[in-house]
Amino acid sequence: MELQALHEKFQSLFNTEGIVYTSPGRINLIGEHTDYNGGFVLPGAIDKAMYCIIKPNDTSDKIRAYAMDLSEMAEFDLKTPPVKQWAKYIFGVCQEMIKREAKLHGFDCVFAGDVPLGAGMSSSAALESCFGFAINDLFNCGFDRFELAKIGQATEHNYVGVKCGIMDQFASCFGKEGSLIRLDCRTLEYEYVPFDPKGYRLVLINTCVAHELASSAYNKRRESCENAASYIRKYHPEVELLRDANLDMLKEVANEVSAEDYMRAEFVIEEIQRLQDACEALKNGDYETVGKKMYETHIGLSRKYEVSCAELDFLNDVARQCGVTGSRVMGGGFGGCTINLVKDELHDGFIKRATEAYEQKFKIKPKVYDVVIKDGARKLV
Ligand code: GAF
Repeated sequence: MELQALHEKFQSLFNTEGIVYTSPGRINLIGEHTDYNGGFVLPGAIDKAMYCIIKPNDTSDKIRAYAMDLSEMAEFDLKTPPVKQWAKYIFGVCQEMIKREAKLHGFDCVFAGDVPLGAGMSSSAALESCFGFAINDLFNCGFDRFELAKIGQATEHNYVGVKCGIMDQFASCFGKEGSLIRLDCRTLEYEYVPFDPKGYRLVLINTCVAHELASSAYNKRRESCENAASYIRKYHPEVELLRDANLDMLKEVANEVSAEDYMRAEFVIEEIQRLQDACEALKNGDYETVGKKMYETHIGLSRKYEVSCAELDFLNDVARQCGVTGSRVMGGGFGGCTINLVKDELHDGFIKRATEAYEQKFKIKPKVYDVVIKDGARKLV
């Protein structure tokens, strides 16, 4: 990311210097759609991030924000929701802070990033965390990283309309170079898991498709899970979320829950267990088992949770044919990336074959990113 250009733009628009903050996108090794079910996830922040340069202006509530990647300016105040979609993220973060009694004033900012949009690498959480971190620092609001992650999540819920879990914002705020984060999404207890799989590489292949209605389909998945949990709760009052349930409990309500909700819940319960198994395998350096679990996750996401698509399934098949250790759709689904655990010696051949075959079949050039695990949100000096 070229920070000089960001500085120059800020200077030319506002005739002054600002402070730079950054917050990254994320990968998730395993544990998908488990966060809003109170389960576990295993994400890591990556070397693709959002950057903003920002400075208070001398107004009580006027915001001037310039999105460099879109060459668009939005001017709004702290009371009136902006029209531009991207500006709603900034407005939402401010509102969520004000709700929590922060005293904010007007500011000017320019932002840009290199987290691919709609690729399942959580560009929106990177944006929320970047602004959350910057505004918190600028106006001495005193929020800690936990609260900043929750502010980002609440922005999605209340100003974007996606009822997401906490994984993306947490990874963005808590990322640590070289480590994944094993996060209990109910208690927000977390543990850094050093990740340096000798002899293997982690690589993302971006299908470069983002099937529409992803946010409404996402919210629908969440509803299905809550629905299934509410049936189980009738017989097992201790079950608040699917994280508290097991497959036997689910079977007990098989005749009451719709077939669709049943499948969704089954996936989630199995996925939470898969994550535990994968963590155990990681501890022992057993990447073959980790990879096996990743393939199982893909099958579940594709057949039971139904958030995959032809493009992702195709890349998953090619990975299997090439002998890749593990491969699956990553993030919310409906397009975006597959995450692949590949032996060093297979890496180049796999990438060549996958990109050529994908392009031939879908007439789209996929993008490839070797994953580098980096630090979370911070001020740049
Ligand atoms: C999206 C959401 F934002 C996360 O909270 C999570 O649910 C993920 O999809 C699926 O695991 O990235």
